[in-house]
Amino acid sequence: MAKRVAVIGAGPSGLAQLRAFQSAAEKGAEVPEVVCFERQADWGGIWNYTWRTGTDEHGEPVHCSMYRYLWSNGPKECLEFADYTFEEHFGRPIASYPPRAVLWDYIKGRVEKAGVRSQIRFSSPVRWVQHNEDKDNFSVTVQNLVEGHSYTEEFDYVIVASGHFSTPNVPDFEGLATFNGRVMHAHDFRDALEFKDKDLLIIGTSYSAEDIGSQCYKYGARSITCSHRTAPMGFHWPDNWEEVPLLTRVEKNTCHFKDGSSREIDAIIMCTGYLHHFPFLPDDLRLQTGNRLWPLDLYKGIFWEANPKLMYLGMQDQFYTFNMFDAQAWYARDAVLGRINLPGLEEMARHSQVWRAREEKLEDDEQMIWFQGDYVQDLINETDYPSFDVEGVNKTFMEWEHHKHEDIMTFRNNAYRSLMTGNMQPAHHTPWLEAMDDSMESYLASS
Ligand code: FAD
Ligand code: NA7
Repeated sequence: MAKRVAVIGAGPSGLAQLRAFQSAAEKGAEVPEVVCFERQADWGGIWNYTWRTGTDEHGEPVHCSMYRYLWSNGPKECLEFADYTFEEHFGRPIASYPPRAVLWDYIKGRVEKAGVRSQIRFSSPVRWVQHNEDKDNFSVTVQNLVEGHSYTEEFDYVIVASGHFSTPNVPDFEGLATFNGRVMHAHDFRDALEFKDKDLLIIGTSYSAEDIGSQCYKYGARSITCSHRTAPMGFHWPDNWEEVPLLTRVEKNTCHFKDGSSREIDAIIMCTGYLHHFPFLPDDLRLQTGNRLWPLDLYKGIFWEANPKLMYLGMQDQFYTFNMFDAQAWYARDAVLGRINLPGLEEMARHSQVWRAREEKLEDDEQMIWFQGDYVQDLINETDYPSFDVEGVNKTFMEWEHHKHEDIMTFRNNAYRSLMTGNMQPAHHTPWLEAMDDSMESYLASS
């Protein structure tokens, strides 16, 4: 019987896996049957926006952490697919920091061209995965949310591509129960206009804090106070923006901070990150990690060392995104096809420890970017994923960092050269701070 592969999730990582197998089939390889299970009714993962928060129409946790007016937080030139360029999709070069709808369209374009949608079972959350010792395969239990029944099928390989920026990490702070305004996590943030004319407290200092704060500034928040646990972000913020130490206590609308200062606050948004959450995996198959560049127990950042027929995609903290997921998916595919032989458990663990030791010495974003670039290069060296200029991508990331530190409110006005086509991309027609319409039509309009 033909081998069977289950892919869990049809976000950018899971779709990369479908495309990887399809590209091998296109070149004449015999490929296994691939079935992708997706909890949502459509593909694109986090990029598939919904207004819903909390639970969806089936009572499932809403996956989407995206919000209106979200524009790419890094240059699109750094995430471009090597086998499907933005220019191929849009027919011409376009500006470098597209809004969500444009990136969603791009993600969909490649897989529509590949014709893989029929391999996806939508509205089908995976409820449980179990390894069968006797057959050395997996039983995958799935619920069909539309027809309302559950079933179990057997697979030879399971590839977990369920994302890790969807289950919020929500700390508690003394007195929050007395707060007289909205308290929410970034996962539930949808529309910055809700905070127009408000005094806003943001907790956290990473991408969500920086971007949600910037959105709220752009759409008219009265003031933004950003509270850090470890260190302030240190960008050149606008005048109504202040960075303060960690929140210690809340008394009605008064928020107290570690340095003894306090502020009157209307709303609190916790930008405190996400949990790697796999309720469908038993302990012996479940990755347990924080958000970092080199989670342990994954050989090459992909293979569950204790049972490498189980694979994970996209579980790292991410500078690189779409083309890193591709690099992983092509590598995972080649292991399934027998083109790449995996070493034994001890060698896999030793290999992971070498990368982990290097990861632990990284001191700043620039070093982290070069580290992740080396990882991507390491993977693409061994497959037929179209080779691309990883060093050039790293250098574009350096320019991006530089532009952010120059001015956090204007960095998205810059344009970069595509590393895939070599063409310089145009500047956007409107500075980001003035561009209130995040639709694809507006973004693609030439003036
Ligand atoms: P996801 O996109 O999360 O997709 C996972 C899929 O798995 C989902 O469709 C989900 O429904 C499905 N799933 C989950 N559990 C199950 C289950 N049990 N059964 C079946 N299906 C399941 N990256 C960038 O490059 N640029 C950006 O500007 C950017 N902005 C971001 C902004 C936000 C707010 C967030 C949260 C992330 C952002 N990212 C950005 C990073 C983003 O994580 C990646 O771009 C990408 O979406 C990760 O793809 P993924 O497929 O690994 O995960
Ligand atoms: P990240 O990048 O995982 O960052 C989490 C942030 O939350 C980080 O600044 C943490 O501070 C902070 N944090 C976590 N727990 C706490 C507590 N208990 N108190 C205070 N601060 C805390 O998540 P993001 O949501 O910003 O980004 C995730 C993805 O979304 C990213 O890929 C983007 O593309 C969009 P620390 O530095 O650890 O002190």
